[in-house]
Amino acid sequence: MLTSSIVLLVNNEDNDAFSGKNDNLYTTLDATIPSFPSPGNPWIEDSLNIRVESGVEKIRVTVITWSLAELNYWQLNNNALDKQAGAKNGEIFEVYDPTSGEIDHRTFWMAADIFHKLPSVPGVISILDAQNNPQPYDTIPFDRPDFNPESVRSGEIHGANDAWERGYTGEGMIVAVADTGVDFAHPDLNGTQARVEDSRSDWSGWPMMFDHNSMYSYLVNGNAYPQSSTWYADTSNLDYDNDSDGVLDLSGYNITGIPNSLSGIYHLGEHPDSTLRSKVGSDVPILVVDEDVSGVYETVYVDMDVDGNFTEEKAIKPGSETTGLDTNGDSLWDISGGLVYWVSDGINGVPYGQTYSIRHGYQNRIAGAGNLTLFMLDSGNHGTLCASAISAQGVIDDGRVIGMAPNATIASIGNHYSGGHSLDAWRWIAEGNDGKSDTKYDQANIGSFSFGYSSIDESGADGYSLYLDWLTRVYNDNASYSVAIGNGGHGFGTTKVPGA
Ligand SMILES: [Ca+2]
Ligand SMILES: [Ca+2]
Ligand SMILES: [Ca+2]
Ligand SMILES: [Ca+2]
Repeated sequence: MLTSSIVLLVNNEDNDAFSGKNDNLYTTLDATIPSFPSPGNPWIEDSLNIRVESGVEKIRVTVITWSLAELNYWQLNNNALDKQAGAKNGEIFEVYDPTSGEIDHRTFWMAADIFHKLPSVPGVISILDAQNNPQPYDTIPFDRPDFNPESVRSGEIHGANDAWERGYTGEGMIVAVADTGVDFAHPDLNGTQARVEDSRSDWSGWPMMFDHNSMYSYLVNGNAYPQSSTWYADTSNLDYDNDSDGVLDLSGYNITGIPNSLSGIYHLGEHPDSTLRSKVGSDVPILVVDEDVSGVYETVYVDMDVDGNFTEEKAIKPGSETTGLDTNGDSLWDISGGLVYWVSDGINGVPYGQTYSIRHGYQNRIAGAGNLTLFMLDSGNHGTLCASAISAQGVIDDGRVIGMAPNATIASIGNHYSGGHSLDAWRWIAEGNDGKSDTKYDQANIGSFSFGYSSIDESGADGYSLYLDWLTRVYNDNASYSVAIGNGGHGFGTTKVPGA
């Protein structure tokens, strides 16, 4: 993806840095010779027309286009750019030009009474209804409590055993599961998290995860937990142990025996998992430490037993990113502390944040070092079930649960049902954290979706199917997407467009 051009560093205090009035932040295109196809007559999702005719004031659209620059220009002139909250806590903003000549999409709120003008914006391919949510999954396998099914061996049914005999166990494959999230602290999944290993990535060493709900809340509103109920934790509260007595001077937490902060500045926050909080009955403190390099915050401790003492807690760091609490002494975690997949470094935005910002017309919000800690959790259990079907390790229950590709690793697209748009999940799978499909080292091989848009059925000629087709056959022909067709697959039916 083109991300060339101006980078503006906007100062912290400017609360109105993104006023939407400042045209010269963006390149406007030479109107006479478009540098991109302009198909005209875009595909428009029916429910949008119905919504507009019903008299609502605002609608939320996702536009697929050849030119984000033209769309951006139109949004500026029609007051249809989402506004961002100003920088705080030492954040900086980075601004990039919107792209042109490449297929991309953008989601935004706009006044319904100018909707009729949108289809004629140069480059527009499709206009989707961003308030049309994917069809829900079903997590209740049986509705008859007295019904006792015969056990089946899923590996045999699906032919996994045959594949294993030929030496295919998922080795080297990264499967991105778009769902409720994945609990990687589950003993059967701990260690199956995919990582970005290549040092060319700005997020090298950390797990490969994406959470567009938390990302949206942070980039647009500047909020993380506890200001918002997302899985980004605000860890910008500072503490010190200036008298070196092993007790933090302000909060009183015990840190005896854990490696010291090399800068002398400890970061504190609260764990964003509501399931964990309800299990232990209170807020759960987290501590972020720069114990290897001064000012580089890569170690996180969770006070799992909420005793105000971090001494006995497991260190979370790249390569070992999970934690949990063993309540019955069998060395297996019974309460999950989730997985950390990044701590802000003061230099880079959140993983995929730059691409997401350019796409949706935001400035990239860069958190100060140690101020933001990103967790991958599960808001229900369905995503963890799906991940288990792929790569469960057979640790608990006498090894009963072994995934069909036990040597594959999992990249979770988490809390998918709470916000964000499927198109962002599709793109992230095809291009990875850096937004580029030709750099394979930071992206998944397979996308797994157990949901879709059942209401869209135009024999593959709808905007969703065509975008998916382009993504998997043109943009990245090594990415394969697997969709549960009967469970609300895109374009419900017994057949599917070739790209899916
Ligand atoms: Ca002290
Ligand atoms: Ca503790
Ligand atoms: Ca246990
Ligand atoms: Ca990439």
